Amino acid sequence: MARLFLGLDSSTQSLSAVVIDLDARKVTYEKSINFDQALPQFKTKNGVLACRDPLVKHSSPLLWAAALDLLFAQMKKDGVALGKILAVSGCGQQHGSVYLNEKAAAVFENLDPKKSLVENLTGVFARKTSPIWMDSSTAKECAEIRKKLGGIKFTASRTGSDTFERFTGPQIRKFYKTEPKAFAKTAHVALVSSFMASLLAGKIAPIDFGDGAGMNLMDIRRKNWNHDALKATAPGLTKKLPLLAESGRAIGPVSAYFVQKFGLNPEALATVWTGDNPASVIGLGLIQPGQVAISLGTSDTFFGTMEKCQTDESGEGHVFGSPAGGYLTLICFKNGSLAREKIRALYKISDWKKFGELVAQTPPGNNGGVLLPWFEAEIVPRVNQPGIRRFDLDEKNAAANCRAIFEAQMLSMRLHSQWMQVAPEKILVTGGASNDRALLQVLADVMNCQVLRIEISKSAALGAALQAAHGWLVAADQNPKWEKLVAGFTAPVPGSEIRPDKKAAKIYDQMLEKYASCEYDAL
Ligand code: XUL
Repeated sequence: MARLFLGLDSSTQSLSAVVIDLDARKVTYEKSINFDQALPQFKTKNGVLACRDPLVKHSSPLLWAAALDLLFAQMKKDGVALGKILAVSGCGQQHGSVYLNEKAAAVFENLDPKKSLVENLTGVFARKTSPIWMDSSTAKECAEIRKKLGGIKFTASRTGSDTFERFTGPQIRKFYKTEPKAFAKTAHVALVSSFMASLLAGKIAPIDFGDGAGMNLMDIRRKNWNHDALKATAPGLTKKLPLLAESGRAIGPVSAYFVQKFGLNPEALATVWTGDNPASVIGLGLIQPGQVAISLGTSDTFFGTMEKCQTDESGEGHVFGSPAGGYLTLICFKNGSLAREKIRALYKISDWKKFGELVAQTPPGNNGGVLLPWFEAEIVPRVNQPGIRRFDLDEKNAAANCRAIFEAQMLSMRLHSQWMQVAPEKILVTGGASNDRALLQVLADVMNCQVLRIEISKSAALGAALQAAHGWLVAADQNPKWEKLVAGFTAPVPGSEIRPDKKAAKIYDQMLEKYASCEYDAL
């Protein structure tokens, strides 16, 4: 009998599912529910609730629960063999937090299949909305926690990262300071990942070492809660946080809610979820230390795996636990695909194909034109006052502006990843924009490195499905090896290889200095 596993990815704009057949080494099903389109009653735009303060970005935990109901209903309708799934795992947009009251644990244990998840969960929140990773409203709290922990270097070496506005610790502190009564009513703080895992498991789920490291609360080397960080964040936090655990570890059988309502196998294991980036590491097959990937998604991320924990003393990069053991380093740029979309809209470019053609029409280096792409407050480098800036670039030239935004994004990645000291032989690329060869050529030239595309657009959900398989094999004492497990699922697309052009690479070596000085000027 085929061994089937389900991976879910609760990301910023959608909830996705991937089902794998482990024996056939095949993805047998993929589906996404787009939040704005499928659940308009929650009134999100790109998965985010409207707010007058441009620095505040929240979403609704009920929206994510509603999407889970919809996705399971869709899978049932599509004839997915839910009764044969052996384990479910998942991943979530990182850093986002859910605040649950003292009723939550009992409600999770007794989810009523006659009601929707939204109806079941209406009374369990101590805070209606969830701050998500796009939020940059906690600069003050970041400074307070960083100071108590002894500065950037110490904060990074203890928790894996300097304090960041979107990280959960500073967000918790802001909630505690601004809404002390609601904070007092919070019995459990969950991440997006652990909240969703709790629904599947029917009990409060642990937080894993991958997503836990995105909180400024976990000791990155010991992989337990760091009590100094907890104390610096908010009083009584120790009691409100769940256990930390390895991602993919079995929590128990799935909640009867999903069995009775959608026909999920009653013996299927619910497992610990992780963050979307740690899951992508698995989905892209980055098992060996020194491997590097770039994801061109809502956020652009640059990540690689490493065996030993090495943190960024300058405080720009992050270290998270990797679901495959060891660590993963990551740099996150908020102005990713949404910034590219803004340029596309600004110049009324019909589609991405046309965008790529315009990029291809312009020369590497863009005749010296540079555009700083900060439509939104940026994470790396830290930009609190958004705004795009042009240097030696004609605002009226659509093609030059298309090239300029992507060149800037790639130059910024190269500049700000230097601390990792990795010289990869090849870079794997995934995410929406990775389908365009003109863009990939820019990437290969800027990084002066061979680039390979991974076809699976849902690399995070695939990683989650593989994590479910790993967790199930561990629970069955079968001592799985990650390399063997991912083999066959994650091969680069044949013929997708792009080599750097030597001349263009030289141009970008020089342009890096100009880009760095433009950034410096602007900041
Ligand atoms: C990573 C980060 C983003 C979110 C997006 O630190 O903030 O990549 O995980 O889903």
